Amino acid sequence: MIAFLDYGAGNVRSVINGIESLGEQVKVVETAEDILSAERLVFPGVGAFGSMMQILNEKKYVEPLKSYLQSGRPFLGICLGLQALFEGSEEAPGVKGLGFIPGMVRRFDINLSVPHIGWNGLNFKQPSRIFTGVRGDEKFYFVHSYHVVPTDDGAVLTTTNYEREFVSSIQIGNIIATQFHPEKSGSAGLQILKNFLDTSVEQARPVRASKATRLAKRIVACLDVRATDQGDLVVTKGDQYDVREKGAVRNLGKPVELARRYYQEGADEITFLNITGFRDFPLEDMPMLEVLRQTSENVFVPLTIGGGIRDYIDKKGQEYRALEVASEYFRSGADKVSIGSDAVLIVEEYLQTGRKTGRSSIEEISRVYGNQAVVISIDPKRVYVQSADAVRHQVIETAIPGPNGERYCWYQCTIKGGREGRDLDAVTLAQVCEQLGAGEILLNCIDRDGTNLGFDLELINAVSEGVSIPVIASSGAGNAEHFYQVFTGTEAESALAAGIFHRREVPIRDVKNYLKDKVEVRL
Ligand code: 1PR
Repeated sequence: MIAFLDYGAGNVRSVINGIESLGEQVKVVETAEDILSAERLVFPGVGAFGSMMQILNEKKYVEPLKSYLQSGRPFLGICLGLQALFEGSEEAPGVKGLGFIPGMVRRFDINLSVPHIGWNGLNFKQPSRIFTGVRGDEKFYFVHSYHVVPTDDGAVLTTTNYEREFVSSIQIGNIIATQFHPEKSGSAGLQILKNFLDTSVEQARPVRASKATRLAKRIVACLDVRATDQGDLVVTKGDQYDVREKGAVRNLGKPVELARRYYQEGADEITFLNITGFRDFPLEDMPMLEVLRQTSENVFVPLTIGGGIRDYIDKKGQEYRALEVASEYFRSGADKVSIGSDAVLIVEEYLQTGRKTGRSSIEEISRVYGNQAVVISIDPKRVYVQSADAVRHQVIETAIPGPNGERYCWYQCTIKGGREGRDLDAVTLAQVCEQLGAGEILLNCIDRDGTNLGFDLELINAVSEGVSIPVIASSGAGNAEHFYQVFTGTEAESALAAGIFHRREVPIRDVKNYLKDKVEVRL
C-alpha cells in the first residue's frame, strides 16, 4: 500500500493511475497519522507553492511530513512535491517550505518561453535505483516556471538544460523527488515509478551521448469530440470547421480508443476538444468527463481538454463558475484545460475597460491550478485588407495575396466553433491572455483546418513573436514535411494535427522518424 498525499489542487489522478497500472494500491492520506504511519509516501504537488503550503499547514501535515522525511523511509515528490522540500520559493515570498533541503526555489530568468513545458532529457549526476532500465537519451515531461536551487550539490541526482542547467531531480537516501512528471512521461516514466516502488532494484547511471539536454518539439494528436445526431459521442473532423458530410456528423472513431492508439504510437500529448461545449454545458454533458477518466487510466502523456469552460446558469437558475468546470475536468484526468470562446469575450471586456477583474476564467483557473494549466484555443480566420493601417488590428504583410491581390491581412478571432467572427485579432487576443495568466496558446486556423495544405506559418509567426508563452501550431498538416516547416520556420514549440492521424494517412511514428535527425523530438 502506498500512502498518497493529495491536497486537492489538481490532477493527481494520473499518478494514482500510474501506480495502480503497476499493480500497487494507493491509500490517500486523510489524517496526519496516515503520514506518520506510512511505509512509502508519494507526494505529487500541483498548483502554486503558496497555496500548497497553506493547505499543508491548515491540515497540520507539515510536522508529520518533516518527521516522515527525517525517518528516511521511501518518499517520492513530484514537481511541487520536490519544491516543497526546500526552504521557500520566489513564487510565494515569506512562505516557508518544509526546509528538508537547504536552498530555494527560483523562477526561470531566461530568454526562452516560461513555463518550461515539454519533454526534455536528464544529465545523470549520481547512480540511482530509479534509473534501472532507463535509456540515457530518454526524455521526460516537464511543466514548471520555477526550479530548485540547492545550497550545495550533494543531493543533486540529475540536471536538465533549458538555456541554463537546472536541477531536475534530487535524492538523499530513500528520499527522491523529480521536477519532471514520471506519470506523464510514457513508458520511461512508468519505469521510474516502478523502480521507486521496488526498493530492491539495483542502482544504475545511464549514459547520455550529447552534452546538453534539449527540449523536444512536441507532436500533439487532437480529437474533436461531439455527439452524433443519434447521440453517440464520437471523434469527428471538420473541413474548415464544417464537421458534417452529406448532412451527418463525420464519425472517425471512439475517443478513448483513438487516444490510446495515439499514446501507443508516440504522441507527446493528447488534446480533446469538446466542440459543442459552447452550447452543451459540460457539467450537464457528463460523457466527456467519462472519456477523460477512462483515457487517463492508461494514457500516460499530458491530456488537455477544451470546450465549454465558462460561467453558466442552468435552467433551474443554478450558477456555475468556469473554475468549477475546469476543476471537474482536472479531477477526471486532465492536466490542462483550454479556453476558446470565453477567452475572446474576456479580452473584449478587458480592452474596453482596461481593467483585470480577477474573476475571469483565465485568471481564476490559473490562480488555483497554475498558468501552465491554462491553454487558450484560438480559432482565427484571415481577413484581407488593402494596407497595413486599413484597420486598427494587428495586420501582417502576407506572401499569400488575397482574392483581389491584397498583400495585407489580419486574423479575426471567432467564437462558438468559428460560427461568429468578432472585432478582435488573434495576436492581441494572445497577448492579453498571457497578461491574464494563460500559460500556452493553441493556435488553430480556420482557413487551413482539414485542408492538408500545411500550417499557416505567417499566422504562427505573428502570434509567437507577440507572446513569450509556448505556442502549439494547429490546422492544415498534410504530411511529415509540414511539421519540419513549422518547427524550422516558426518558434512554435509543438504542432498539432488531427485528420492525417485519424485517417491513418501519416502515422505519428512516421512524422517523428522524418524529423529525428532534423529537429529535436522524443523517440
Ligand atoms: O469555445 O471554449 O467552448 O471551446 C470549443 C473548442 O472546440 C475550441 O477550442 C474550438 O477550437 C473547438 N471547435 C469548435 N468547433 C470546432 C469545429 O471543428 N467545428 N474544432 C472546433 C476545432 C480545430 C483543431 C483541429 C485542427 C487540426 N478544431 O482542433 O483539430 O485544425 O486539424 P487538421 O490537422 O485536420 O487540419 P469553447
